Amino acid sequence: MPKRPESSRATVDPAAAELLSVAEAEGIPTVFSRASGMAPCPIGEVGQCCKNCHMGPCRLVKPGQRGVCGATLETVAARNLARAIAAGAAAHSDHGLDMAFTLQAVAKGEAPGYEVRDPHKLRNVARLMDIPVDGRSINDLALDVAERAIEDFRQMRGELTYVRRAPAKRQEIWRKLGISPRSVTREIVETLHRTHIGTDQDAEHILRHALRTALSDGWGGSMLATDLSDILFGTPSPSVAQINLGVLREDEVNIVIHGHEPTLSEMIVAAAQEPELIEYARSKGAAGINLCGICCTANEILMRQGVAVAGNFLSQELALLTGAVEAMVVDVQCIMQALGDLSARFHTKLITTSPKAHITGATRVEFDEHRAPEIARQIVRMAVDNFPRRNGHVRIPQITNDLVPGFSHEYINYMLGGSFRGSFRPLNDAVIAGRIRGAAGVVGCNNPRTPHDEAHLYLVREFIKNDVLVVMTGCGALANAKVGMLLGEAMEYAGPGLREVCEATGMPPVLHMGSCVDNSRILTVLTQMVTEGGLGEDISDLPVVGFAPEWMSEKALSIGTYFVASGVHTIFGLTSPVGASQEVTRLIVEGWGSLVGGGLEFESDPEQMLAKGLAHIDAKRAMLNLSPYNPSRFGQSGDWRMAGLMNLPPEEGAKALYGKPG
Ligand code: BF8
Repeated sequence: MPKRPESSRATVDPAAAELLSVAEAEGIPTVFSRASGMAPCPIGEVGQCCKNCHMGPCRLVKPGQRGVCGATLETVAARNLARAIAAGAAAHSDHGLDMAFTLQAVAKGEAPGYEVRDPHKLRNVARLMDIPVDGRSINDLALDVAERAIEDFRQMRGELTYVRRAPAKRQEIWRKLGISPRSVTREIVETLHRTHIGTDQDAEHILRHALRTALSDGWGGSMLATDLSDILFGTPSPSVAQINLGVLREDEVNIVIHGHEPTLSEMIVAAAQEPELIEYARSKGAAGINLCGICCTANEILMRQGVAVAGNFLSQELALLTGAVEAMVVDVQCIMQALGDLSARFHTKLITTSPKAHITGATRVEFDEHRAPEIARQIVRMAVDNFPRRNGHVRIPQITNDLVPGFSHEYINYMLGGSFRGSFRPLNDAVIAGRIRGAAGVVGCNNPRTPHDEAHLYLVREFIKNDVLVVMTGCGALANAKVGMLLGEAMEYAGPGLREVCEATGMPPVLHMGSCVDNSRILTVLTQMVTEGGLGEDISDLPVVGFAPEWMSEKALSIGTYFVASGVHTIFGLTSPVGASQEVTRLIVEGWGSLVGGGLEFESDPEQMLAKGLAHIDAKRAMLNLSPYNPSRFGQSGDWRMAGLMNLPPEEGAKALYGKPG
């Protein structure tokens, strides 16, 4: 990677850098300054600390040292990782469960303002759940789907309904290993039980259950969250939107929606467009109402409504520093507690809406899906009332970029084959021919321990240069959007083969697939690639690899682990939360590699991450007996290039096909 000057170490985003200088000049603490003022705890960082009972906490820092109960470092590190995965799975799945309750209320006619916006997807999901579809009303069907989903969150025995969506071979692997998930509730309860003092003490055994817990998230909580949100709010398809702090408007009422669940934010999107409220804003001296998002709520309303994005995780405080935000409306997850104090320095109203998440000092307007339009209007009105209270200099960095989000797996299917011939065939053929070397999922957070956005940008640029198609979600997708990499024009950075495919199909080389729960869309894409044929029988056969280069959250660990358990080798950046234990490191890399076909690696050097990812893709190509990747083979379209399939150099291939050179 190119070396950066010292002054830009915190971020590579110029809008963020501009406001960070303001924070520094005015002595306002931010996540960046707090991170540089506090080194990570060297014991907890690498999994050496056990605080699961009150005989400790125990610090296992000497070779062979044991905890007060006799626990070894292996047990402690494995337990800590399993608990983090369970917490991440809980966060995604509780979100998914709320979507099921909303759909249930809609179906019963108890949630005014909401409706089933994608009846086609409702029917598809019902069929996946073996629910009879023919001749039934939308609400009748929606009620059955919602109740089946609720049952899936809590069932104690059996298997999650969506296990059957995985390739048959993968299902067999899970059943053989005893890790086919029952329900997210059952697996998380068991994780917490197993990791209680004096229960499961075998690191390999604890970690095997961690795989099962993560699977209950990926193929359960998250997948249901995605499907039910699509049913309620529409399945995403591409649109053009804007991103970065320049989307805030000096002359309008700015409302920033931050968090994760789309239920309230969708209603605020609708309320902010009501003529009566726009007129009310004008009566207060504003030119209008401007809505934008941060983090995964942003991704939700961006994917479906094309609402602008102010930034990703590390930009949340910076948005307030503009002095232009009338209200920041938050629900759950990734909301920094620092926003409370920070908002008090400005006129900004920090509004908490989830009954699960109170923030000291914030204004609470509790969300209730039975009164959603009324609550959304109340919030917009509060923001408008706050506009005349702007009390200082507004400093909005004039930096934005365009992006095209909205690549649901349904849309990818359509994009590759149209309404009547929708299929993954063109994608599989391109991988088989070697035009596309493989695919990388680059997802996850920002973390102030590594320069904001830098590793996301580096990996994505390098992968497409090497003819690797990239799919993205979460804050990583937003990082790339900020520099224009989520546009068709990004194909100028693509290698010759990938570029040919993008030109032929109209598909950009980097696809934004949504929020963090939407990583489940990637599982569906991988399954469809297997089902389409020609690339093996299981997800673990595909030339694909996963990355979370700037991860920080427990949700990221759950996502990484369910990709691994689904057969995708996955590489995280920064340091390993089990790095102190060689044995646990071996268990999650080689151990899980041979058990489920993918390992979970931690690699702090982005150049090494890239090299390992490409090597993994090439090894999978070789195992499938595909021609080795050759960047000079493509670059001009034409049938004679099919000669590549015969493993002949282009000139000889053209001769073989046409009896003359190409
Ligand atoms: O769920 S990528 S910082 S915002 S945890 Fe959080 Fe990480 Fe962003 Fe979305 Ni996902």
